[in-house]
Amino acid sequence: MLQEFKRPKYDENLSSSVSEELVKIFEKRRTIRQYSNEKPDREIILNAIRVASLAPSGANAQPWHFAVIENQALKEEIKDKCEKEEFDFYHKNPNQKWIEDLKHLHTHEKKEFLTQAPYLIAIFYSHYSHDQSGEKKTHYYAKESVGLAAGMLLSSLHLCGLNTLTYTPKRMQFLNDLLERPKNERPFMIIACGVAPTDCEVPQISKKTIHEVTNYYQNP
Ligand code: IYR
Repeated sequence: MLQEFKRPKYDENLSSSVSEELVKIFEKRRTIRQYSNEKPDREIILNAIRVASLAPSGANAQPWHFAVIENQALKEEIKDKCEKEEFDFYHKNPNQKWIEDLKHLHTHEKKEFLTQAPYLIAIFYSHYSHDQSGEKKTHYYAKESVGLAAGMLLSSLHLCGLNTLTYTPKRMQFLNDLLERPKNERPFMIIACGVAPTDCEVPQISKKTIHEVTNYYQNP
């Protein structure tokens, strides 16, 4: 069934100033690996997830699930398991080039942020589900879809003044058991979220310019 789209008013001047403002706001976004004990209201987190879950998805299957972890004991368990994974990654990795490529980020196997951050958001995605009648439903483009939702989640949290870290240990299937998620769901990413300490340090990095990332094809 189709329904009328209530088109929002398009105002060129407003759009231009919003777009410029957004560039300035997002130029300030950084991946944060240290967290203060300031704990943002959980409603902010839940509203950011509401925004994320409005992302487009293949056949509108919405193949995502967000597990919000505030429980300290669960965070400790996640940290323990992740640090074991990371020990192997950093110290037994046959791909030394990868370790070399990460040097400028000053990352290591210790993952203090997993217990420091007031919230961990584990994002899961699924390639299929079952509807009420038990019929199997395929989720097309599940990974692309959850990637879009994760981007919208990061953007929402940033716009709310919160800091985040996208974390993807190589193996994180243990999250299914720990968070009691069904086997059709796969862990996609852990997002640590909170407020950086006042003396927080970040690696010196640069982003590619608009010219480096864009090709523009104008009418003659
Ligand atoms: N998962 C490891 C290694 C790591 C990998 C990439 I690609 C990064 O951009 C950063 C880190 C870790 O989190 O330390």
